[in-house]
Amino acid sequence: MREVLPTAAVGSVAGLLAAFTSLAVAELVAAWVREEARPVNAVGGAVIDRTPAAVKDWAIENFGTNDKLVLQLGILVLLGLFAVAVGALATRFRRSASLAVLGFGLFGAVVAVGRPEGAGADAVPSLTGAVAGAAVLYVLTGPGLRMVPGRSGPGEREGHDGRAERPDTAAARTLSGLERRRFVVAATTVAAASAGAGLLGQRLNATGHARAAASRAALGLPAPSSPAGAVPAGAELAIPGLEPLITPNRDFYRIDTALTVPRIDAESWRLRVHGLGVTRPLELSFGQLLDRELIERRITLTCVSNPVGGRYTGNAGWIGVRLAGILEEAGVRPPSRGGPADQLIARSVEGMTLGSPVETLMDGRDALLAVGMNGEPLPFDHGFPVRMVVPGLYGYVSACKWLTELELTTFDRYDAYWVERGWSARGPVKTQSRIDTPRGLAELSAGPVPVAGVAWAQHTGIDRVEVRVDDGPWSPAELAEEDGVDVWRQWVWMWDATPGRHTLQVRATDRSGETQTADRVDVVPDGATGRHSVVVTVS
Ligand SMILES: Nc1nc2c(c(=O)[nH]1)N[C@H]1C(S)=C(S)[C@@H](COP(=O)(O)O)O[C@H]1N2
Ligand SMILES: [Mo]
Repeated sequence: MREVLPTAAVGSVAGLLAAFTSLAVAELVAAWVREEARPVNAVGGAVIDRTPAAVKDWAIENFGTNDKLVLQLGILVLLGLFAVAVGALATRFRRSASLAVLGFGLFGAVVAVGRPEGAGADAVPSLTGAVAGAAVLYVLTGPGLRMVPGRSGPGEREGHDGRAERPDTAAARTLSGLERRRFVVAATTVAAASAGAGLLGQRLNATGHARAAASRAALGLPAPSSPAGAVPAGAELAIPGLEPLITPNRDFYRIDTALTVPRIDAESWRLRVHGLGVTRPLELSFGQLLDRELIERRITLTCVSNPVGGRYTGNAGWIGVRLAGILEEAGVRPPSRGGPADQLIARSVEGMTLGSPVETLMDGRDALLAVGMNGEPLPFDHGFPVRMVVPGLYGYVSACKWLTELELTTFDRYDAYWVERGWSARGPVKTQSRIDTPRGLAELSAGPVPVAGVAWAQHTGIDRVEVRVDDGPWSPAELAEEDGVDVWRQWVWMWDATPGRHTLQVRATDRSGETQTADRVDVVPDGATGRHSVVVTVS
């Protein structure tokens, strides 16, 4: 092993250790505050909040549900680079570098407090982490370790900082064997202590998760008094490659801004209903919510960010309480019956806001405060313990997960989260169809080939699906039985495939008589239009 180490390298190691200590201490402290107050979470969340719709759309398209992981890794890499730079700086400007670490902490603290639902306490993890990190950097690059050039022996007091040192001699300076050993001992001690603090923090954070998981596991959902019933015969076509009529929970798409999935237990959950036109404000516990009549309905949920042919749409059986009933209990009247509020803001535990038209929620459709998904309590990813599901509205204007508050207001007065970011305030689902099989670029043999997929027009219903090959005529596909107007509908068309390269295209017509347009429109601001097509080769 080398007997000497250049100070710049030692400084960089000290910088990285300072960053590691900061994050580890913050992790530990966040166990007493809340997970969202962890610096990487807070900064990541703030980045998400400030990302323009187009960039978010791009991120979802390229990274899918891994977009948040990519973001967090990006933040860590950036932090690592800064840490190396600050550490190298510390070998010469020790105090300024330590102050820079404090500055980072202050930045993290301000960001954490400024997040939706942010409170003063959210500053504490970042600040304590930064103090610990700054101390580590200051000590590791201190005179005891002979980092400051021009001093003669260990333990000697530092007279002044090393600013007088010329850059060339500083770069050339290396640590002696004794200095190196001292640094290695100090660095190893810091690394071990920080790892311990970080692991303890993770354990403590995990205890909260375990409590929520136990709460979910212990939850026995009462049987709905109005069950969804069996899927009608013929509603599910047995065609390989066609997505199942009911999406299993583990395959259900997930779209949200939460860097850590909120894990609250049902026992401490509360729902508050208040606002404009509310004559009887409500505050319900989970048990009180379950005292209302429970119904079960199959409803297809679609994300506004779903591109033509995309897979951000899924169908599940939801168990829940009618939202309209809760609103009526609170004295809410829809605008058509003289109510003053035309918008309902649903707020989640982590501060998300989604705005839905009150008129739509109370027009008789099965708008639900859902507690169950496909026969089990809501999975954490999908909003445990309570979320909204509204047939016919895109998720971003209706399907609030981890719901905790319903506030009545008007569209004039309040813009919900996505609306502030360029999306439309109103988000009725656009009629769409998708080819599931054959897949794009499939290689097929000539002869009969089933072309099959799904079409959806929630709360309107699908009337007709047509397929065409290349620029040929539109041929009607065979529709599966309808499982209610709120559920997507499967279809199949038997194609007598001929050799060559062919484009298959689909279009649906809904029960209002509207046929899908060929005009391609991007997902921003209110959902994509255009027709899905796949190119296949037949030999
Ligand atoms: N709390 C919260 N609820 C949310 C969101 C969110 O970011 N946070 N995203 C919405 C969007 S855009 C969609 S499409 C649906 C997706 O629900 P899923 O993840 O269960 O499929 O949740 C909605 N509810
Ligand atoms: Mo969405």
